[in-house]
Amino acid sequence: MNKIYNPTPDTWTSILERPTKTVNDIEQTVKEIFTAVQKDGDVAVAKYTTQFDGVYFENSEVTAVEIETAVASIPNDLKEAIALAKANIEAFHQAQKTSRVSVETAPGVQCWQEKRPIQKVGLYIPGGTAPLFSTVLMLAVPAKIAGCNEIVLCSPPDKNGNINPAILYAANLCGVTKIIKVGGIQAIAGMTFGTKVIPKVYKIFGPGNQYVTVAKQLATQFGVAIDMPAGPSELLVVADDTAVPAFVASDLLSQAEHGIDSQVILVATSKVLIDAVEKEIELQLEQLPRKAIAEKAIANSKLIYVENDKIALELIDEYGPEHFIVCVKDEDFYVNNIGNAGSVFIGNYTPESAGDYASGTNHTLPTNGYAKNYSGVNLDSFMKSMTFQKISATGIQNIGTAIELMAEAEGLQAHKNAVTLRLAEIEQRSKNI
Ligand code: HSO
Ligand code: ZN
Repeated sequence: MNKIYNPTPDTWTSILERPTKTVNDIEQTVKEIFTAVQKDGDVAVAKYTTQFDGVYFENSEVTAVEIETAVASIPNDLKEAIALAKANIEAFHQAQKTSRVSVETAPGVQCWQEKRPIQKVGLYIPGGTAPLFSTVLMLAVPAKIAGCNEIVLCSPPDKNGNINPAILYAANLCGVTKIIKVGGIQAIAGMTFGTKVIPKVYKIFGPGNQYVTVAKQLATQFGVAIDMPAGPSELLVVADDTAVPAFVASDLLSQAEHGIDSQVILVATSKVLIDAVEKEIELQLEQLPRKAIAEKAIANSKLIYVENDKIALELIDEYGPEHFIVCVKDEDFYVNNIGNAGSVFIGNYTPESAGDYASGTNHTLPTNGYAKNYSGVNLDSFMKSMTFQKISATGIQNIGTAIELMAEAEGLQAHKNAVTLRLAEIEQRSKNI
């Protein structure tokens, strides 16, 4: 662990640097697979699934029997846990619904804004060493509340041709409309172009490895929206002497166990706490089944001492963490003033795991400093705003002259005419009465 004391602001950028990734060689592969899937559809998808996942499917859609088997295999206590998490995620996202905004901007000029669901969405759920079925809840629950009518889920098959049963269980529970056993670049390409098996969608959500991330970016060139550019998980904890070292260490390790490239940072205004957390990390790490992974992430982690809360806040804001835990005496100072963070966890009894699973907030959050300009996934991510207007005769009389003058000044005569004709007709009608 790197301990850093009182770093000067000119060193912050390099201290807080995320691990850089080279995407050049990946891009070529992604483009090739996109071209093949666009041209050959399911045949190309099947070819890449065989190549990368080692299984061949005639039809990669998950069947009702597979879902039934998965549902039967989930123990009851886990089903209950998932039900509790789902209820909280539903409650929090349901509350994000907004009502229509309607304003009569001038007499007779009624304007309003309403949200409508994105009709077709695609959810990508990675496989790998820890299949995160909780992400299914985080994406499918708000999609359902938003009213998306096609919710497609793609996840890579294991070497026996199966998707993790908990992923299937959660997908089925949350009302996913189609589940397909396809992963990686070919899944993103499939949802971008559409094949006989994989529906084309309007927006793709969900985390993934570097290949999936680059593929999602390429999808945007074909008119598909994406939730956000994803990167390795991050956690920054700010703590002082009021924090419990064992709790802080457990939080840092919880993110470190995600992957060797996870980023965990402790910023503290107490040197004693830094030393105590360091000891705790060493102790707790020994007991972790995923020690090998967590150890590597922890090796790159940073324990930073700064003199006061003001400096700490500036440094944190510069970093823009995905997850931000505040365990300090003056928590209000951070809570009220933090400008850049994906999701904030406050106090000794608010572990990040709570937000990862069951408190109700969404765990699909901006990494890599994108907390400066992106929101985490929320109900609005599955909707778009539409505006409406209805103008009466009085209304067009009220704003018509302004439109005519502006159209004239822009040299757009047809625009002007669209108003002039109407004003003339209204004038004529009033004479005839
Ligand atoms: N911390 C991860 C989400 C997750 N954790 C899922 C456990 N399961 C990214 O926010
Ligand atoms: Zn996590």
